[in-house]
Amino acid sequence: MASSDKIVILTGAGISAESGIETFRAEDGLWAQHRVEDVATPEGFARDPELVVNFYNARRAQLADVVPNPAHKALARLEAAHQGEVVVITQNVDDLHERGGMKKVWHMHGELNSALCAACDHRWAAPLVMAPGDACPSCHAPAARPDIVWFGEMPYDMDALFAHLGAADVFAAIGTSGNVYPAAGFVAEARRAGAHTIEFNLERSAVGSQFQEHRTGPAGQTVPAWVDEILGS
Ligand code: BV8
Repeated sequence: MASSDKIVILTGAGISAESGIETFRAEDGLWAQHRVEDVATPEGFARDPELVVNFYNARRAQLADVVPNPAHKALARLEAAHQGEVVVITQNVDDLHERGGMKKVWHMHGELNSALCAACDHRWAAPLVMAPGDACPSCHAPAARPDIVWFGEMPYDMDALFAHLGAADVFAAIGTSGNVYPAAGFVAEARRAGAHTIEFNLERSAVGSQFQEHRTGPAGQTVPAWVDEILGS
Protein backbone atom coordinates (compact mmCIF):
# COMPACT_ATOMS: atom_id res chain seq x y z
CA MET A 1 0.00 0.00 0.00
CA ALA A 2 1.58 3.26 -1.15
CA SER A 3 0.81 6.41 0.80
CA SER A 4 -0.64 7.99 -2.35
CA ASP A 5 -2.92 5.05 -3.13
CA LYS A 6 -6.56 5.86 -3.95
CA ILE A 7 -8.72 3.78 -1.62
CA VAL A 8 -12.35 3.12 -2.54
CA ILE A 9 -14.52 1.54 0.17
CA LEU A 10 -18.03 0.06 -0.14
CA THR A 11 -19.91 -0.44 3.10
CA GLY A 12 -23.08 -2.39 3.85
CA ALA A 13 -25.31 -3.11 6.81
CA GLY A 14 -22.58 -5.11 8.57
CA ILE A 15 -20.56 -1.99 9.39
CA SER A 16 -23.51 -0.67 11.41
CA ALA A 17 -24.36 -4.01 13.05
CA GLU A 18 -22.13 -3.37 16.11
CA SER A 19 -23.90 -0.04 16.55
CA GLY A 20 -27.12 -1.97 17.04
CA ILE A 21 -28.73 -1.49 13.62
CA GLU A 22 -29.97 -4.87 12.42
CA THR A 23 -28.74 -6.10 9.07
CA PHE A 24 -31.02 -7.19 6.26
CA ARG A 25 -30.35 -10.83 5.80
CA ALA A 26 -29.64 -12.12 9.28
CA GLU A 27 -32.37 -14.45 10.58
CA ASP A 28 -33.74 -11.69 12.80
CA GLY A 29 -32.88 -9.06 10.19
CA LEU A 30 -34.99 -6.36 8.63
CA TRP A 31 -36.16 -8.48 5.74
CA ALA A 32 -37.17 -11.30 8.09
CA GLN A 33 -39.83 -8.98 9.48
CA HIS A 34 -40.97 -7.53 6.17
CA ARG A 35 -41.30 -8.77 2.59
CA VAL A 36 -38.95 -6.74 0.42
CA GLU A 37 -41.69 -6.38 -2.17
CA ASP A 38 -43.92 -4.72 0.43
CA VAL A 39 -41.54 -2.17 1.91
CA ALA A 40 -38.62 -1.57 -0.49
CA THR A 41 -40.16 -1.32 -3.95
CA PRO A 42 -42.08 1.48 -5.71
CA GLU A 43 -44.94 -0.98 -6.20
CA GLY A 44 -45.07 -1.63 -2.46
CA PHE A 45 -45.14 2.11 -1.80
CA ALA A 46 -47.96 2.62 -4.31
CA ARG A 47 -49.89 -0.32 -2.82
CA ASP A 48 -49.54 0.69 0.84
CA PRO A 49 -47.77 4.03 1.37
CA GLU A 50 -48.62 4.01 5.09
CA LEU A 51 -46.80 0.68 5.64
CA VAL A 52 -43.73 1.84 3.74
CA VAL A 53 -43.54 5.31 5.29
CA ASN A 54 -43.89 3.79 8.76
CA PHE A 55 -41.16 1.21 7.99
CA TYR A 56 -38.79 4.11 7.33
CA ASN A 57 -40.14 6.24 10.20
CA ALA A 58 -39.21 3.41 12.58
CA ARG A 59 -35.68 3.14 11.14
CA ARG A 60 -35.25 6.93 11.20
CA ALA A 61 -36.35 7.03 14.85
CA GLN A 62 -33.81 4.32 15.70
CA LEU A 63 -30.96 6.63 14.62
CA ALA A 64 -31.42 8.56 17.89
CA ASP A 65 -30.63 5.37 19.84
CA VAL A 66 -27.44 4.31 18.06
CA VAL A 67 -23.95 5.72 17.79
CA PRO A 68 -21.04 5.20 15.38
CA ASN A 69 -18.77 2.28 16.24
CA PRO A 70 -14.94 2.01 15.93
CA ALA A 71 -15.25 0.97 12.27
CA HIS A 72 -17.07 4.18 11.29
CA LYS A 73 -14.55 6.26 13.25
CA ALA A 74 -11.55 4.46 11.75
CA LEU A 75 -12.73 5.27 8.21
CA ALA A 76 -13.06 8.93 9.18
CA ARG A 77 -9.50 8.83 10.56
CA LEU A 78 -8.34 7.29 7.26
CA GLU A 79 -10.10 9.99 5.22
CA ALA A 80 -8.47 12.73 7.32
CA ALA A 81 -4.95 11.32 7.49
CA HIS A 82 -4.28 9.26 4.33
CA GLN A 83 -2.35 11.19 1.67
CA GLY A 84 -4.17 9.49 -1.21
CA GLU A 85 -7.90 9.96 -1.93
CA VAL A 86 -10.33 7.99 0.25
CA VAL A 87 -13.82 7.42 -1.20
CA VAL A 88 -16.55 5.85 0.94
CA ILE A 89 -19.60 4.53 -0.90
CA THR A 90 -22.32 3.19 1.35
CA GLN A 91 -25.40 1.08 0.66
CA ASN A 92 -26.59 2.07 4.14
CA VAL A 93 -29.23 4.71 4.65
CA ASP A 94 -28.19 5.53 8.24
CA ASP A 95 -26.03 8.56 9.15
CA LEU A 96 -23.38 6.77 11.20
CA HIS A 97 -20.52 7.43 8.76
CA GLU A 98 -21.19 11.18 9.01
CA ARG A 99 -21.62 11.06 12.76
CA GLY A 100 -18.39 9.07 12.94
CA GLY A 101 -16.60 12.00 11.31
CA MET A 102 -16.60 11.21 7.55
CA LYS A 103 -16.69 14.42 5.55
CA LYS A 104 -17.91 12.96 2.23
CA VAL A 105 -20.10 9.83 1.94
CA TRP A 106 -21.76 8.58 -1.27
CA HIS A 107 -25.19 7.23 -0.24
CA MET A 108 -25.91 5.18 -3.35
CA HIS A 109 -29.20 3.87 -1.86
CA GLY A 110 -30.35 7.17 -0.35
CA GLU A 111 -30.66 8.34 3.27
CA LEU A 112 -33.21 8.05 6.06
CA ASN A 113 -32.66 11.72 6.95
CA SER A 114 -33.57 12.92 3.46
CA ALA A 115 -37.01 13.32 1.85
CA LEU A 116 -37.70 13.38 -1.88
CA CYS A 117 -40.53 14.88 -3.89
CA ALA A 118 -41.84 12.31 -6.37
CA ALA A 119 -43.27 15.18 -8.44
CA CYS A 120 -40.36 17.63 -8.77
CA ASP A 121 -37.31 15.72 -7.43
CA HIS A 122 -36.73 18.36 -4.72
CA ARG A 123 -34.85 17.00 -1.66
CA TRP A 124 -35.01 18.29 1.89
CA ALA A 125 -34.17 17.19 5.42
CA ALA A 126 -36.77 14.54 6.32
CA PRO A 127 -38.91 15.23 9.41
CA LEU A 128 -38.62 12.52 12.07
CA VAL A 129 -42.09 11.30 11.12
CA MET A 130 -43.24 11.34 7.51
CA ALA A 131 -46.81 10.66 6.38
CA PRO A 132 -48.14 9.70 2.96
CA GLY A 133 -49.20 12.77 1.03
CA ASP A 134 -46.91 15.16 2.89
CA ALA A 135 -46.50 18.30 0.79
CA CYS A 136 -43.25 19.10 -0.97
CA PRO A 137 -41.85 22.39 0.43
CA SER A 138 -40.87 23.40 -3.10
CA CYS A 139 -43.72 22.51 -5.48
CA HIS A 140 -46.31 21.91 -2.72
CA ALA A 141 -47.54 18.71 -4.41
CA PRO A 142 -48.64 16.01 -1.88
CA ALA A 143 -45.81 13.84 -3.24
CA ALA A 144 -43.21 13.47 -0.47
CA ARG A 145 -41.56 10.05 -0.18
CA PRO A 146 -38.57 8.62 1.67
CA ASP A 147 -35.37 9.48 -0.25
CA ILE A 148 -34.50 5.79 -0.54
CA VAL A 149 -33.51 3.82 -3.65
CA TRP A 150 -35.92 0.89 -3.79
CA PHE A 151 -35.49 -2.33 -5.76
CA GLY A 152 -35.97 -1.61 -9.44
CA GLU A 153 -34.85 2.01 -9.02
CA MET A 154 -31.49 3.35 -10.21
CA PRO A 155 -28.95 3.87 -7.42
CA TYR A 156 -27.61 7.44 -7.14
CA ASP A 157 -24.43 8.84 -8.73
CA MET A 158 -23.55 5.68 -10.65
CA ASP A 159 -21.37 7.49 -13.21
CA ALA A 160 -19.30 9.11 -10.48
CA LEU A 161 -19.06 5.83 -8.56
CA PHE A 162 -17.84 3.89 -11.60
CA ALA A 163 -15.24 6.61 -12.25
CA HIS A 164 -13.93 6.17 -8.69
CA LEU A 165 -13.87 2.38 -9.08
CA GLY A 166 -11.97 2.70 -12.37
CA ALA A 167 -9.26 4.73 -10.63
CA ALA A 168 -8.96 2.69 -7.42
CA ASP A 169 -5.62 1.30 -6.26
CA VAL A 170 -7.34 -0.48 -3.36
CA PHE A 171 -11.01 -1.54 -3.11
CA ALA A 172 -12.43 -2.72 0.21
CA ALA A 173 -15.96 -4.04 0.86
CA ILE A 174 -16.99 -3.90 4.52
CA GLY A 175 -20.03 -5.70 5.94
CA THR A 176 -21.98 -6.46 2.80
CA SER A 177 -23.40 -9.81 1.71
CA GLY A 178 -22.87 -9.18 -1.99
CA ASN A 179 -26.49 -9.97 -2.81
CA VAL A 180 -27.63 -6.63 -4.18
CA TYR A 181 -26.56 -5.25 -7.54
CA PRO A 182 -25.11 -3.11 -8.93
CA ALA A 183 -23.13 -2.67 -5.64
CA ALA A 184 -22.19 -6.37 -5.60
CA GLY A 185 -20.56 -5.88 -9.00
CA PHE A 186 -18.19 -3.16 -7.76
CA VAL A 187 -15.42 -5.61 -6.87
CA ALA A 188 -15.30 -6.87 -10.47
CA GLU A 189 -15.12 -3.27 -11.70
CA ALA A 190 -12.27 -2.46 -9.30
CA ARG A 191 -10.34 -5.59 -10.27
CA ARG A 192 -10.66 -4.62 -13.94
CA ALA A 193 -8.94 -1.38 -12.94
CA GLY A 194 -6.13 -3.34 -11.33
CA ALA A 195 -7.09 -2.56 -7.72
CA HIS A 196 -6.09 -4.78 -4.82
CA THR A 197 -9.39 -6.03 -3.33
CA ILE A 198 -10.11 -6.79 0.34
CA GLU A 199 -13.31 -8.13 1.90
CA PHE A 200 -14.11 -7.38 5.56
CA ASN A 201 -16.86 -9.66 6.81
CA LEU A 202 -17.76 -12.31 9.37
CA GLU A 203 -17.90 -14.83 6.54
CA ARG A 204 -17.40 -15.05 2.78
CA SER A 205 -20.01 -12.96 0.94
CA ALA A 206 -21.79 -14.06 -2.22
CA VAL A 207 -18.96 -12.43 -4.18
CA GLY A 208 -16.22 -13.32 -1.68
CA SER A 209 -14.30 -15.42 -4.20
CA GLN A 210 -13.66 -12.27 -6.26
CA PHE A 211 -11.59 -10.65 -3.50
CA GLN A 212 -7.84 -11.20 -3.30
CA GLU A 213 -7.72 -10.67 0.47
CA HIS A 214 -10.18 -11.40 3.29
CA ARG A 215 -10.15 -10.02 6.83
CA THR A 216 -12.61 -12.05 8.82
CA GLY A 217 -14.11 -10.78 12.06
CA PRO A 218 -16.23 -7.94 13.42
CA ALA A 219 -15.65 -4.73 11.46
CA GLY A 220 -15.30 -2.84 14.76
CA GLN A 221 -12.01 -4.75 15.21
CA THR A 222 -10.75 -5.51 11.69
CA VAL A 223 -11.26 -2.02 10.21
CA PRO A 224 -9.39 -0.02 12.90
CA ALA A 225 -6.52 -2.54 12.67
CA TRP A 226 -6.40 -2.08 8.89
CA VAL A 227 -6.44 1.73 9.18
CA ASP A 228 -3.63 1.58 11.78
CA GLU A 229 -1.59 -0.49 9.32
CA ILE A 230 -2.17 2.00 6.49
CA LEU A 231 -1.40 5.06 8.61
CA GLY A 232 1.55 3.34 10.21
CA SER A 233 0.35 4.32 13.64
C1 BV8 B 1 -31.11 -1.50 -10.03
C2 BV8 B 1 -32.58 0.68 0.31
C3 BV8 B 1 -31.19 -1.02 -12.26
C4 BV8 B 1 -33.78 0.22 1.01
C5 BV8 B 1 -31.74 -1.21 -0.87
C6 BV8 B 1 -28.13 -7.31 -11.80
C7 BV8 B 1 -27.75 -6.03 -12.18
C8 BV8 B 1 -28.50 -4.91 -11.81
C9 BV8 B 1 -29.64 -5.08 -11.00
C10 BV8 B 1 -30.01 -6.35 -10.63
C11 BV8 B 1 -29.26 -7.45 -11.02
N1 BV8 B 1 -29.87 -8.54 -10.51
C12 BV8 B 1 -30.95 -8.16 -9.79
C13 BV8 B 1 -31.08 -6.84 -9.86
C14 BV8 B 1 -32.15 -6.05 -9.24
C15 BV8 B 1 -31.89 -5.69 -7.81
C16 BV8 B 1 -31.12 -6.71 -7.04
O1 BV8 B 1 -29.89 -6.61 -6.90
N2 BV8 B 1 -31.83 -7.68 -6.49
C17 BV8 B 1 -31.16 -8.68 -5.70
C18 BV8 B 1 -31.99 -8.96 -4.43
C19 BV8 B 1 -30.98 -9.92 -6.55
N3 BV8 B 1 -31.18 -4.42 -7.74
C20 BV8 B 1 -31.89 -3.28 -7.82
O2 BV8 B 1 -33.09 -3.25 -7.96
C21 BV8 B 1 -31.10 -1.99 -7.71
N4 BV8 B 1 -31.46 -1.17 -8.81
O3 BV8 B 1 -30.48 -2.48 -10.29
O4 BV8 B 1 -31.55 -0.65 -10.96
C22 BV8 B 1 -31.99 -0.24 -13.14
C23 BV8 B 1 -31.67 -0.27 -14.46
C24 BV8 B 1 -32.40 0.48 -15.31
C25 BV8 B 1 -33.44 1.24 -14.83
C26 BV8 B 1 -33.76 1.26 -13.48
C27 BV8 B 1 -33.02 0.51 -12.62
C28 BV8 B 1 -31.44 -1.19 -6.48
C29 BV8 B 1 -30.97 -1.90 -5.26
C30 BV8 B 1 -31.17 -1.00 -4.05
C31 BV8 B 1 -32.29 -1.54 -3.21
N5 BV8 B 1 -32.33 -0.81 -1.96
N6 BV8 B 1 -31.74 -0.47 0.23
C32 BV8 B 1 -33.50 0.13 2.48
O5 BV8 B 1 -32.37 0.26 2.94
O6 BV8 B 1 -34.51 -0.08 3.17
S1 BV8 B 1 -30.90 -2.68 -0.83
C33 BV8 B 1 -30.63 -3.15 0.78
O7 BV8 B 1 -29.86 -4.36 0.71
C34 BV8 B 1 -29.73 -2.21 1.56
O8 BV8 B 1 -29.49 -0.99 0.95
C35 BV8 B 1 -28.44 -2.93 1.65
O9 BV8 B 1 -27.44 -2.11 1.30
C36 BV8 B 1 -28.55 -3.92 0.61
C37 BV8 B 1 -27.58 -5.04 0.71
O10 BV8 B 1 -27.58 -5.52 1.98
P1 BV8 B 1 -26.20 -5.52 2.82
O11 BV8 B 1 -25.82 -4.13 3.11
O12 BV8 B 1 -25.20 -6.36 2.13
O13 BV8 B 1 -26.71 -6.17 4.14
P2 BV8 B 1 -26.96 -7.72 4.42
O14 BV8 B 1 -27.79 -7.83 5.64
O15 BV8 B 1 -27.40 -8.40 3.17
O16 BV8 B 1 -25.50 -8.27 4.73
C38 BV8 B 1 -24.81 -7.82 5.87
C39 BV8 B 1 -23.41 -8.40 5.77
O17 BV8 B 1 -22.64 -7.90 6.87
C40 BV8 B 1 -23.37 -9.91 5.85
O18 BV8 B 1 -22.49 -10.40 4.87
C41 BV8 B 1 -22.82 -10.19 7.27
O19 BV8 B 1 -22.02 -11.36 7.29
C42 BV8 B 1 -21.97 -8.97 7.50
N7 BV8 B 1 -21.81 -8.59 8.90
C43 BV8 B 1 -22.75 -8.63 9.88
N8 BV8 B 1 -22.23 -8.15 11.03
C44 BV8 B 1 -20.94 -7.79 10.76
C45 BV8 B 1 -20.68 -8.06 9.41
N9 BV8 B 1 -19.48 -7.83 8.84
C46 BV8 B 1 -18.51 -7.31 9.63
N10 BV8 B 1 -18.70 -7.00 10.94
C47 BV8 B 1 -19.89 -7.23 11.53
N11 BV8 B 1 -20.05 -6.94 12.84
